[in-house]
Amino acid sequence: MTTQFFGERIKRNEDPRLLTGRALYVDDVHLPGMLHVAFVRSQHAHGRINAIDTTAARERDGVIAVYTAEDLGDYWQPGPLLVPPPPIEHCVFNQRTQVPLAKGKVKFVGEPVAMVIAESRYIAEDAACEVFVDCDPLDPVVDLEDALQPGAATVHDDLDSNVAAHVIQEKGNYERARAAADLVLSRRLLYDHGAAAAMENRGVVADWDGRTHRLTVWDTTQAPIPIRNGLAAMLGLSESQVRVIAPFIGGGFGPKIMMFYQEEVLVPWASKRLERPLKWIEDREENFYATTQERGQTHDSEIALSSDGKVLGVKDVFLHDTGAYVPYGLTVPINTQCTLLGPYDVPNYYTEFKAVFTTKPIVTPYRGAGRQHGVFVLERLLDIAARELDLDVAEIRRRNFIAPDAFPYDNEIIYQDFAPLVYDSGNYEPVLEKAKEMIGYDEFLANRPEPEDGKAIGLGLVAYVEGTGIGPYEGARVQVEASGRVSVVTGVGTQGQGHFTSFAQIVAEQLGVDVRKIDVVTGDTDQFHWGAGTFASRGAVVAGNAINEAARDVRAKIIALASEELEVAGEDLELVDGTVRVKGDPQESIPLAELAVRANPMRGAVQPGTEPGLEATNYFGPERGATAAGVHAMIVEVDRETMDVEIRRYVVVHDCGRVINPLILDGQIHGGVAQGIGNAFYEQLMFDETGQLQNGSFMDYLLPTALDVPNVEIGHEETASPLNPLGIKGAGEAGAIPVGPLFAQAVENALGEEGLEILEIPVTPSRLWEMVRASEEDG
Ligand code: MCN
Repeated sequence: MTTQFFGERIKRNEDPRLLTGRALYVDDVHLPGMLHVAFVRSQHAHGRINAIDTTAARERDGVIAVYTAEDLGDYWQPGPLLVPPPPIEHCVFNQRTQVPLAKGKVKFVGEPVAMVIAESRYIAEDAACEVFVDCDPLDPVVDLEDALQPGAATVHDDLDSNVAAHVIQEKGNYERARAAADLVLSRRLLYDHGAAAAMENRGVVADWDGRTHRLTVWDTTQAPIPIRNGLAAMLGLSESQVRVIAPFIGGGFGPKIMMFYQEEVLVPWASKRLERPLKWIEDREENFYATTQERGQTHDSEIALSSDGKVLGVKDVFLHDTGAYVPYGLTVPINTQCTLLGPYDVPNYYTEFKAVFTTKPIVTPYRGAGRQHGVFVLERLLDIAARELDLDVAEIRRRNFIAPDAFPYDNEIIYQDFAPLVYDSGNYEPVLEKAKEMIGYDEFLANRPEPEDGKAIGLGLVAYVEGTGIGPYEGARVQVEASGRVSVVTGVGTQGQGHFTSFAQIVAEQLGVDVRKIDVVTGDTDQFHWGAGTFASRGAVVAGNAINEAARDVRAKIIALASEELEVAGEDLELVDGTVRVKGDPQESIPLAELAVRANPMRGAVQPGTEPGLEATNYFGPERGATAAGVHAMIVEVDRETMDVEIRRYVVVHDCGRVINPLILDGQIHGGVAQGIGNAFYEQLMFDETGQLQNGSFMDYLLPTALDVPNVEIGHEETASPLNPLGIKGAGEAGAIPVGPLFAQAVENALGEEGLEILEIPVTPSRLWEMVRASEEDG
């Protein structure tokens, strides 16, 4: 195999279409006779519905239908459980999934109560305001600890508490390690998260065609095939009667994997019932309430160390806010639990969590998916331990790294993919050293720069791992067409990750065809029938390897046919520039286009069993996930008056195995860091004591802008994964994971305040100001 495409910094194929506004998004779909949908949503976090009066709305000109839960009949069912709990010995799980329209009770502000269909969105919105929901407020369930008190109001009437899940996992014996330790530190740490705030909100267009008995749905989903399968089952259709298209999507970041959003269940149902195409596009305000979010955890954590800074054990007990329903199972808290140990050799670990139902919007994964919560806990404990033991923060990390010869490394707990948490490969010290070198770590410590205007300057450096590339499987079909172009189809959807180019590079490498002649299709269930979706940084590992397998099969077909045609042994042939040619004799060649025509004969006999075409379908399913790793370092300047923090430099050194496209990878990391900065410093969903979101608009919910996101300097190490033929690990979430603890460490380092410990994220300037004042008063 030549290496002309894999690993190259090739510009993204898809960008000309995206940048010139010629890409199709869901809202670009306009169909004749299309109607528009608006939803009536709960105003209360928790309330008993007495009656819903839709009379005025139904009578409004242009309104076609108004539906409540009662109108849905047997179609009214709780949604499916997307991910059942893994087989963990101590795991209690109370499955409660969202319903299409609230019946009897509302459980969070924004929960859909009624659906209005009208000639235009304007009419639908006006009519939605005329639906009167007679609802008696009930006690809200907001604070996690209060929610678990005896006598607290319960979110689900049929449960006697708000415990959604209780999970314990153990490695070794923490109590024994604690007894033998020289230093034991315990802290309470809070980690809050926010909204994914993708540029494009959600949307669904559904078109039931009564003549062909087929349903076509355009959906901003990250998982078109599971949506197709679920819709077919719910609507009593065969899977081949339903086509789900996930066209270009302006960011998913996790929440668009949710299955099923209420709107995704209702819009296709109503289209079938009315035999009219319907469109619903979420507005920004709805996005703050109706799209899933990630949210707070409260950790009570302890670390036990020897006097030389070696970690002997960690204990972590936490509460996780799951919102009103738990459709995504335990993925987020299990990720927290399983990512907390990071790249470190921790022999003893006790980890316990309770997931808690609250009367708030549903929590599902958002870029990092709970990993950052765990990384925050251990990285902060290491910082505090380093201070107590008078060790350098980089050194305490280095001393605890898993040694390169200790892989595969068994953490002896179960991961979100149901497999044991065994890291496949890693070599962490060179990553740390490169990050130190790039940021100028030693020079900074030896000669701390003098900031201007009374500002404080500080350095931070943290490490993390990212579990990526989980199963079950993905598939792909690769075909050389008679035009000489190559078509590639796979079941995953794309929300901006550059798949059209990186997947093309994998095929280009196998077939010797320029990436610009390779057309990749993702997210159309009529093109490919099997697969799971884009999440957990699995596209490159799972779909990428499936594509590689299919391309390899096509390569074998090409060689076999060309060897017959040219009367040359297969091993003497090579694939270069869209041709098959004899090694050392480039004149002896056949263009792939011509070979593709010959592979599809129109006359004459072929051998029995001959498959037409230069085409193959293949699949890949990894045994378990591949573990990527990295170190982030940054230099900040803190204004002591305003506590505003400016990032002077930001360095990422990352190891995700073999890299398909370093340009795309850098973009992925850059985007992740931007979201991590938002999480660390700007973004927090603020709920008041009644469960009302206080900052559900971009006027109040702060996103970092281009002014706040620095240039990110990126370095790579490559430790191949042994778990897939391409040696890849995923990378999509890496940028976002360790920013919180990095930020906390760097700010503490800058301020140098005795007793200042940043144990919560996000930290806004005003919160930082309060903390500094508190530490000064204590001091
Ligand atoms: N890549 C590579 N070499 C590697 C690993 C990855 O060149 N060793 C490339 C891949 O080929 C792909 C991209 O990097 O083009 C991301 O690959 P991967 O890490 O496999 O992630 P996925 O394709 O599974 O994408 C999902 C991941 C997740 S979980 C979130 S959340 C996220 C993210 O990707 N959401 C995103 N990145 C995003 N980027 C954009 N623009 N929009 C989102 O919604």
